[in-house]
Amino acid sequence: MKMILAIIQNADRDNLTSALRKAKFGHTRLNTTGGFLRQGNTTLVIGVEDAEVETVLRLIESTCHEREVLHRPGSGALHADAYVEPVKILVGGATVFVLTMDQFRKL
Ligand code: 2BA
Repeated sequence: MKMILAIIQNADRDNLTSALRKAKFGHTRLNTTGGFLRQGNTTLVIGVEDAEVETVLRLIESTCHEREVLHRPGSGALHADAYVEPVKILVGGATVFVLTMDQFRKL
């Protein structure tokens, strides 16, 4: 079995979780925060059989999209008074980790 950890944008969350539900893939949704932008995103934990990995990856690919967001470098307490030109950052579609699981048990 594999555990898929998918970090996605909040804007894509409902489309992906609907697709997973429709295809009967159990999943858990975590509210997370990206370390670079420090903005909310979503991490999905999805436990699947090895043979199902590609199907889930295709669902992620078809529902999670790239978006440009404006980021002000160095924004934070240290630079609160300084004006810094925002830069465009390309975020997504999805950052995905596929991990081999030793065991999957419901106790
Ligand atoms: P954030 O860390 O907030 O990063 C958001 C976007 O900022 C990234 O999009 C990337 O385009 C850009 N970015 C990140 N670090 C950067 C840097 N040092 N310099 C310039 N630009 C940078 P994505 O690559 O699509 O990542 C989206 C989210 O996925 C990330 O949000 C983070 O939550 C997660 N992520 C990405 N790579 C990861 C990794 N290696 N390990 C764990 N989580 C990761």
